[in-house]
Amino acid sequence: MDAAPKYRILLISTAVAPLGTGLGGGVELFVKNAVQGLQQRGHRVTVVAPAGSQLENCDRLVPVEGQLQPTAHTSDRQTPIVMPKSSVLSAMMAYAQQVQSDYDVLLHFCYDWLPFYLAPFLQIPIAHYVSMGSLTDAMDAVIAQVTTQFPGTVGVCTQAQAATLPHAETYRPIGSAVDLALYDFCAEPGAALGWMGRISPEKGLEDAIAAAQATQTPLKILGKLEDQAYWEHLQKNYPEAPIQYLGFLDTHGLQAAIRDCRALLMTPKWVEAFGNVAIEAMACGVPVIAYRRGGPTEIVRPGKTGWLVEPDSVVGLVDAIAQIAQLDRSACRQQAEAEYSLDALAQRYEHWFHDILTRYA
Ligand code: HBI
Repeated sequence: MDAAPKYRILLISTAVAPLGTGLGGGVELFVKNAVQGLQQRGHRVTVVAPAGSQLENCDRLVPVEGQLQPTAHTSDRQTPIVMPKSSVLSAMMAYAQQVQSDYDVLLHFCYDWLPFYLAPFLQIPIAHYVSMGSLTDAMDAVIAQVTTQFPGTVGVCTQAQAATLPHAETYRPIGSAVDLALYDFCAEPGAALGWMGRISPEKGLEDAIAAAQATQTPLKILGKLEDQAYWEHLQKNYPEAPIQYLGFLDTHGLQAAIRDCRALLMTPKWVEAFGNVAIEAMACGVPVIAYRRGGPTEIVRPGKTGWLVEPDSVVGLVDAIAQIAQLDRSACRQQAEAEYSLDALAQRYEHWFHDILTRYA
């Protein structure tokens, strides 16, 4: 039986930030894990990313100069498509067009108009990994155009995310992963709860703080302080809450801080496309208490690896915190190993590329 084909993949990273700065948010982890998983399975991955990007374990990184894209996650429905002067995104796509004949497939992680619009103009197939739910009418339109003209080439993190986009049933669920070797299982937790994410209104940190205050349970907070005014507002509103802010930590520091938590609280106010922090916690054996909203609803196994709570209900969080003892920390690690390893993710990409190349190459 001939070995499965090895692909030559040109991977175009997000144009919103250089890799390694943390400013790209969850998409940095999506890129890092895709590269590592695919390389480990013998595929040749070349990463094209904004100048200044750092990516360990990456065999080929092509830095590209240019103006970064403004972030889309603070858009509203009518926000128009923006192409800055000398945009890094157009330079990255120009590079892809020049070298495309050396590759089997393009894969991009840009929640931006240009790579979608250029799909019919390219000679090789392009796979689109959409990393957020629906945000603007203009992006919905170009995503709908591509999933109609090139069915099967648009990937998503979860079905819940796909449900926010037009033609919800046409997207390929690719999911996410963590490098399990970097996360140590912790069987005996301490007293604290954890919360991880960008400190920004759409992540709903105020609810986790309110639950910590109501139960007088210490809460460790990790993540990039993105919105200073919002953070100061939280300090003022919850002066007695037993919280500890530990900053934005690298994976080693993050898992060392979160692994002894009794549970991770996830309180998204928006439809979280996936919720990478959930699988980072589970990899350490930390169960997840999450609002029943977006990606976490497809990750948490209620009563086993966590609890799903009525969205925006602090009382619901408090009730779930009272029932943490019923959850199984080993089952959290086992689920991470079964579904969220780098190898499992890389196989999902392989099957996706196989189907795309069978249909469009
Ligand atoms: N905004 N314009 C733009 N492009 C992106 O690729 C992008 C973004 N905002 C946030 C973001 N990517 C990532 O943090 C999420 O995809 C996870």
